[in-house]
Amino acid sequence: MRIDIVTIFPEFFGVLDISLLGKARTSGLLEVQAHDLRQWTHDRHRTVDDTPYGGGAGMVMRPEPWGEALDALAPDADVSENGPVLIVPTPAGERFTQSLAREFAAEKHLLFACGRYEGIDSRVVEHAETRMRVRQVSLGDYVLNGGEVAVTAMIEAIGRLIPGVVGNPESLTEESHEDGLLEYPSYTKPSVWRDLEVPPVLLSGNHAAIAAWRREQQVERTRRVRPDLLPD
Ligand code: 6GU
Repeated sequence: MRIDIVTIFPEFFGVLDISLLGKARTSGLLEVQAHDLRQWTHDRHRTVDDTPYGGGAGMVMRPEPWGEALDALAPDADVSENGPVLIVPTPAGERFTQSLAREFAAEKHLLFACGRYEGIDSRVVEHAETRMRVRQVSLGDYVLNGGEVAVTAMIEAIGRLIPGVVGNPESLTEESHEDGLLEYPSYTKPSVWRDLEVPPVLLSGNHAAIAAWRREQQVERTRRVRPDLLPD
């Protein structure tokens, strides 16, 4: 998969060089490039933002550099299923979920547009929608200063679903949210630590009993912490 990120902080994405995703990049499963939006400005001050029409607080990102960036990075743009998907992180977007991560993991080319300030001039998305698939996506109901942290989280969630990135594919399905429930508690050696015992069923060798106990723990935890995930 190829991932392009447009941002005014390309150095921010150095974190993607490390750990599992770093390995995926070295092995060629994942090709990630962060691009400085300012390379598509033409004035001496490399201006990317301006005051909002209609007034109000903050600054809005001007459309021209974004238009040039998207032209350059998605010359093959196509509203059908073949071209890249433009993902715009915004607290005003649809919610990013495990199922959306799975959908994006099946794509060949993702293009992330990181806004700062009060966002990007709305015509950028309006125009992009005429030539490619566009998704405005939010991590959750809170506000970040810009899209960079959100995009890092999304790339980690998407990247680990690309076949070959996570060594043991079973560790993908045994996670919170993969089956609509939170995950069960895990334990390792020693069996007693600071007077706390590992639940005896896990030492029983009875695989059916272990599976039933884990499922019960998942349902109980989900009911307690995230009842919104359970069917009514
Ligand atoms: Cl995707 N962007 C920003 N700026 N804030 C957020 C967000 C995204 N998701 C939650 N808060």
